[in-house]
Amino acid sequence: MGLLTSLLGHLGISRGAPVDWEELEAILYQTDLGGGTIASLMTLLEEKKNSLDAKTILEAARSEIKNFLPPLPETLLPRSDGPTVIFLVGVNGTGKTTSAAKLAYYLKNQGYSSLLAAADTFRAAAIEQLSSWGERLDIEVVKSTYRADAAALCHDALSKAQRLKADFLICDTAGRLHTKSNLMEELAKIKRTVAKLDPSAPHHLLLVVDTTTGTNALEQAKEFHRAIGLTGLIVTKMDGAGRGGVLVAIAREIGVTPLFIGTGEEATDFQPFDVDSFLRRLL
Ligand SMILES: Nc1nc2c(ncn2[C@@H]2O[C@H](COP(=O)(O)OP(=O)(O)O)[C@@H](O)[C@H]2O)c(=O)[nH]1
Ligand SMILES: [Mg+2]
Repeated sequence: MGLLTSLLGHLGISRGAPVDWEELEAILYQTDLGGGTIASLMTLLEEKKNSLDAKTILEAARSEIKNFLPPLPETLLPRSDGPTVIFLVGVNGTGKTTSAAKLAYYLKNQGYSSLLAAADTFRAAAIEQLSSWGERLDIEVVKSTYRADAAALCHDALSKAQRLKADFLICDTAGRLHTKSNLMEELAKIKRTVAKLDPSAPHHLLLVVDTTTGTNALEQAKEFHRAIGLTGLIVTKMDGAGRGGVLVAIAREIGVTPLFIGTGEEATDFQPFDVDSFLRRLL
């Protein structure tokens, strides 16, 4: 049962009790949907106050959310004129390195070749972590040394991907706090550097969002979007307690939607985002 369904049950709305609007609003907040969505949802529900039951609330919430999330994920397709370059960005620990490996593996299973770039040079362990994924999944990892210049590494990796005619280049970048402008500037630099080899690159800038961080992810999304312009999200740890309601807030505020979700620690725990299964879980 979805969170909202069970909470509405507690509220007694399903049994035809009078609606306690404040309590209803508090319940909606527990889904991490965000103030904007909740406010328009409340307006919508108040219009229907004479026939309000749990089913009406759920349906209104679903259609409201669907207005902001596309019914089908935008798929990642290879281009005919060179590797498709994907950057994975985000704060520490959200699942960037794991998702880079999972994404390469997903694309491999679709019949596409990828190179992985270990561009998190801030942590020696991150280079090791991606290399070991690469070995396990039989996907080549382009790496440099600890503290090497990440922009130069991505440039070399793209040059190699072009030479090998790889379909995709996936760059795992260092975790950075969205509030640190020098680190955000480094990302912009990596972006400019790969554009020297291919002016259309990077083609996808995906923010890796950990659903267990709740609504803070909205602030992260705004700052990363401002700094480098995001094109999509990868939402991780959907196997955990986080509901992912913040995705709706992100879609509403900056127009960026999820492409994939992570549902565990294995390479196969990764699927294209599906709005209907997301809604079933959320609500
Ligand atoms: N349960 C679960 N754990 C995940 C998922 N994605 C990543 N992790 C774990 O989260 C931790 C941090 O992941 P990592 O890729 O190193 O994060 P990074 O710092 O952003 O590169 C690791 O222990 C991963 O195994 C997921 O979808 N579900
Ligand atoms: Mg990492």
